Amino acid sequence: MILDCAGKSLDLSRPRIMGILNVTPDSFSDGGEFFAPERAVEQALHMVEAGAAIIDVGGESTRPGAEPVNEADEIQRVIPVIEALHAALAVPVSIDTRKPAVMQAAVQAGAGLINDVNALQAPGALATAAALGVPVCLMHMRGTPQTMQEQPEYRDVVEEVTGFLVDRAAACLAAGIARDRILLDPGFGFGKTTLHNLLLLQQLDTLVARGYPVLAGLSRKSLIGNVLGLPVDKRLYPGVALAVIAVWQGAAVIRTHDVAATRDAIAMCQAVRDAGRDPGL
Ligand code: 7PJ
Repeated sequence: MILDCAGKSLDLSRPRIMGILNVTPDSFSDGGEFFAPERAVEQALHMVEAGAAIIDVGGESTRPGAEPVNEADEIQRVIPVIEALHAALAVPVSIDTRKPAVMQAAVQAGAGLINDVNALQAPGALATAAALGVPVCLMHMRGTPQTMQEQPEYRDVVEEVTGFLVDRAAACLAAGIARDRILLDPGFGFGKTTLHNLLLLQQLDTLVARGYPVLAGLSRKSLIGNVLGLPVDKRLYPGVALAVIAVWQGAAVIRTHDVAATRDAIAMCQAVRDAGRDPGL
């Protein structure tokens, strides 16, 4: 299965890596580092060399408690970077945003995938994404980044997250977005306790079974800190372990800061998964 990302392709016939490029001054793990377009391009080129198949650009931090950014500021942050990346990279660029105006400007600047932590629920987002014609990643979040870690409760977290995502996919289909242009993401860390996150990963195959490619973002997240008591800069090995668990269960895309380490780990995982099925091995 190959996704057409505005002319650049993302081949999902094996698990792929989405490299994270934050252009925010306040992101929790790499805030402020890649703010200038030249630095952003340099970092993105490193990630592509290390094995990233798509680069995700975000201009609004969605870490717990983060303040919202206004539309004009977000556009000003991300557009120069997307233009530079689109020109410099063979791989597609995705835009991590909740705002229709940012989606529009980003796709005009060359972005080939919309990654929305709000699953296109903002007024106008669904119609905008459908009109832009690029693939979309729909993520589950309970509440907003300001409120999401205030005692999230679920009756059955796997069932509720899966149900929400399948409903949002149906809304996309009704709006005219093709079925093969939709990815789903359970949204690790977005309005979930540590137990909720662990259960969602333990049972990720339930979401995979719905037939859409699944994206998982676990890199450096607080669930690692909560289980192991490690600070953000010590979460590489456990983050790679979580990526392997996600791929083992059928995840199609791993969103990570740590591309090189994740690439070999998930390739090995996939080799075991495919053994005896792939005529090449
Ligand atoms: C995710 C995301 C994620 C998708 C962020 C961080 C927080 N988009 N944007 N999935 N997380 N699709 O990078 O830790 O998990 S921002």
